Amino acid sequence: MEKLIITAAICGAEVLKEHNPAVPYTVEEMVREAKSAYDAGASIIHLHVRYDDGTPTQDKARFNEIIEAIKKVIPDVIIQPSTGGAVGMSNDERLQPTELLPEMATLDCGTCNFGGDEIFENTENTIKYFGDRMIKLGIKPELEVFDKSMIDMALRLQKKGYISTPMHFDFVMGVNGGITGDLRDFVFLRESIPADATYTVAGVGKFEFPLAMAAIIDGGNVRVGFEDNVYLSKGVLAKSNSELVAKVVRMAKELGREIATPTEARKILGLKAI
Ligand code: KMH
Ligand code: ZN
Repeated sequence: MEKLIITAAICGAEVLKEHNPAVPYTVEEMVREAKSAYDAGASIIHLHVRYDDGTPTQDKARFNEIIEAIKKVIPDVIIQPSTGGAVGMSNDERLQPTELLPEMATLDCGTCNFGGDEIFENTENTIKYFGDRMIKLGIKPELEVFDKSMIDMALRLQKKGYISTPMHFDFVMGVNGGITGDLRDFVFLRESIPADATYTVAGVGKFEFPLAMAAIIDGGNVRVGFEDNVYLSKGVLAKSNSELVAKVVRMAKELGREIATPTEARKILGLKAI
């Protein structure tokens, strides 16, 4: 079995300090959270950025400032900017961080409800537009799927040349509007991707650690972090993203799965060595 790649989704676009005071907004806070998650065992940082007041932004300059600051302290970490941004942003607004030529970026593969009146919109043409951009710029997409139909869309668009292979998926499970975080649904998604594809699983809220356990056993990879869940255990807020990563490392250790370094993660994902 390959080593386990742990992604830390340290900030997201929706979670606030009101949910957990350790949610990072400022450059210094972002660096603190990225560095401690890396020290705990994360090889990928899935990155959203905020202005100092917590407002989510896809501004290229803000991304650049935060990526540069993170790279200064952990130069080998894989930084994976979000192109999902926040609900309601335009396509070109969302795509700004791709201009910085990151190794990876997310590519959201369908539209879904996001609770209340929120709709996270990704039409077929949007996915084609984003996929095409990433192929042209040599950016490896992490294919964010919130439901099984999004895997089917990704497979269709791969055949049409909008997505490169081998494909790498992120099963985001438990969003209010997407697939549940039940084990049955995890198996359904896992069995729906090509044999040469890799995947990570991001369980939202209470699903984070049960799904992490399933992926560790199955040979998949794991994403944790404040974007998806702010609790270390029921009713106990995590003091930092690093506590969430450290819990996955402990689980992996118990099950005999080794943790991938960024260099090893690059090899597993087919990224260029740095
Ligand atoms: N914030 C969500 C609307 C991604 O990073 O690509 C979208 C999201 C997915 O977080
Ligand atoms: Zn995200």
